[in-house]
Amino acid sequence: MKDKLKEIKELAVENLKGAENLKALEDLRVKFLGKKGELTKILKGMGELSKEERPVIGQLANEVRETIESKLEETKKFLLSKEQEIKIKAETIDVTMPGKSKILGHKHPMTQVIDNIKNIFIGMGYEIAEGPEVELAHYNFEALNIPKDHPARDEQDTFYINGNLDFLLRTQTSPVQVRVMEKGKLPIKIIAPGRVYRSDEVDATHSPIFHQLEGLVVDKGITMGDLKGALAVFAKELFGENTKVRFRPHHFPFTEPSAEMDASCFACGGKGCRVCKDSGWIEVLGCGMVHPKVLEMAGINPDIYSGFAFGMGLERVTMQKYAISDLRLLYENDVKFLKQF
Ligand code: 2NM
Repeated sequence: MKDKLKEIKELAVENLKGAENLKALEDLRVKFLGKKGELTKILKGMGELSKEERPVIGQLANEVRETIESKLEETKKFLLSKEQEIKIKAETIDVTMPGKSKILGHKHPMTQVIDNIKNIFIGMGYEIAEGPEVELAHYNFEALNIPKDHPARDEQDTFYINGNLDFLLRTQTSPVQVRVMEKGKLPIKIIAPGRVYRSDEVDATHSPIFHQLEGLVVDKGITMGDLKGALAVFAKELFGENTKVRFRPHHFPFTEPSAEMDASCFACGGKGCRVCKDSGWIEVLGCGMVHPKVLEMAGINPDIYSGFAFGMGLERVTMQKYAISDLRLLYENDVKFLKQF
């Protein structure tokens, strides 16, 4: 029996050396110390031993069990630390690896220009006015002194609603200004930025949907000098401190007199370049003194009050500012294109 115990001890120690993982270790524990294990089998046979032999064998059996248990524990610790090591290695972060940089978006060039222009006028004390895009023909045409036979009314240029000539998609933002005048709160100092619609074919300079920003100032004693002063300041803030402006006579039904304003080219300073097509000037906006009939129709007495107004196409200003040659690029939302601005 002594020999048998010794044999079990040696076999157990030998087997434990070869245990490669915790599962194998557990199998060995069951094999040697389990209920049906090798050692248990021996101890079950103790009853047949003599009184003298029993304590000796008992003590030896205990020693064997303790040895196997401590070897099991030792191996378990070793295997656990080995597993831990493998796990840590797999989880190691290489702090020298380059990071994944976040791509930061930015405002669309149109939005940049619109915000820029709005802020210039806000800085000059203007308030922002808004109005409906689906308008009454009255506000879009009649109230602006655009007569019934005016080419701008042509069905080919205007989107009418369901073929009804009384309702339309606004062709300019002026109806917003008429609505403000009609409210009768004076003085008025507003800008009306927004989307407008005209039935144009899409090409490099036309789109059926585009954006305008118009302005209106009405008070006692407003003159063409106020118009020129305000718009000269605007041009300097938009294109730079050295910008000059010039006014060319023009015609609009809703203003009298009317003019178009050019700014000296911000790219070449007036010498002539690609941006200004060698003229030294860029066309910026239309303007004029609000027609007395327009004031009167809106309920403002033109003998007491006068006003100036102006309007600009925001796509055009954006294209000039960023030297974009095709309007369609502003709507296609190609990120590679937009990234440049
Ligand atoms: C322009 C040019 C000139 C304009 C006129 C008015 C109103 F409502 F007061 F009559 N609003 N906007 C105006 C004047 C617009 O755009 C080229």
